[in-house]
Amino acid sequence: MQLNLAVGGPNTPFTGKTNPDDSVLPQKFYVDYVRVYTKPAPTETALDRTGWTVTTSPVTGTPGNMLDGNLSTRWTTGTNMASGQYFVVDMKAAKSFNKIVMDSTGSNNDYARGYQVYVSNDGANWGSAVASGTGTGPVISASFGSVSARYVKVVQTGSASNWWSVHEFNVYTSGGGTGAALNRTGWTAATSPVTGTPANMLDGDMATRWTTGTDMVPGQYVTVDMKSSKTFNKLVLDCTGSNNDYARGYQVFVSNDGTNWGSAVASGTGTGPVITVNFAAQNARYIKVVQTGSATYWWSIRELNVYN
Ligand SMILES: [Ca+2]
Ligand SMILES: [Ca+2]
Repeated sequence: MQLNLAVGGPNTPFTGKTNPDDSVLPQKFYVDYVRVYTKPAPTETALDRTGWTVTTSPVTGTPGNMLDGNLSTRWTTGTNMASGQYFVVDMKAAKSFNKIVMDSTGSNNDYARGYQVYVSNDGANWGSAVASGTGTGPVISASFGSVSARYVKVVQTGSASNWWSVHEFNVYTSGGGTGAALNRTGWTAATSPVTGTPANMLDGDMATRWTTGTDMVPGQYVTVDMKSSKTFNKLVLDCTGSNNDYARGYQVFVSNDGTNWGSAVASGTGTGPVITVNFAAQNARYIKVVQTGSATYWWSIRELNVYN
C-alpha cells in the first residue's frame, strides 16, 4: 500500500504567493482513517447458448429443455439415478469458461448426487475430469481453472431412488483476466536449435537476448516451463533492439506435460519487433512458440512475457 500525502498552505500558486516557506515545517498531518478494500471478484457471464445442442445417456426425455432458458421445463432420466448417466453439451465452437451450473429447481430431489465434469474439443477425447463433487441440493455449481473447449460432459456418479433431472444448464466465464504479466520467477526455457542463452528471454532485461544464431527457418521453437499450471490468454515476444529478428510466422501451443501439445491455440505472422498474441484463456504449465517463417535474419527474443 502506498499513501501520498501533500501539505498545502498560504505559500501556494493559488494564493499568488509562490515562495514556499519550509520554516513552518514540521507540522502535524492527521489522517482520520485509512480504508482498505478487497478487489471484487470479476464479473461472471453466462455464455450465450444459442445453437447449442445436448445429447444424453440414457437417451430419453427432451435434452434441449436444459438449454431453453425456461426453469419450468426439464430433461430427466425417467429412471433412478445411477452412476454413469451423463449428458454432453455441444457449444458448436470452442469457448473459454471456468464454471458450470446445473439447476434442478422444481424437481428439488433430482439433483446429481455426484458429478464429474469433462471438456473436449472433438467430443471424443475427454481427458481427466476438470471438476468433480457431490450434489447436496437442487442447484449444483462447479468451478474449475479456465478451460477452452467446445464440448462439456457431465457424468452423474451417485445413486438415488430419484430421477436425475436438469431444468437449466449454464456455462460461465469470468470475463477478461487481470491483464497482468505473470511472475516469471523460477521459469525455464529451452530452444531448438539448442543455442545461445534461453534464460535471457525471461530475465527482465531488454539488453539480453536469446537468438538462433542462424537464419530463420520454419520449425525453430522455444518452450517455456512455468513450473505449475497457470491461466493466461496473451503472449508477447519482444525483440526490440534486434528489430529485424522477429518471427516471420508463429504458432503457439500449450501443454500440461511438455509432451502433448494438441492443436495450436494461436498462429499468425510477425510484422515488427513486438509480437502480441491473444487467444482464449488457457490453463497449462508449458508454452511452445514455433517459428513458421523464413528470413535471412536470426530469430531473437529479448523478452517473453505471459499475461492473464
Ligand atoms: Ca428448461
Ligand atoms: Ca532479456
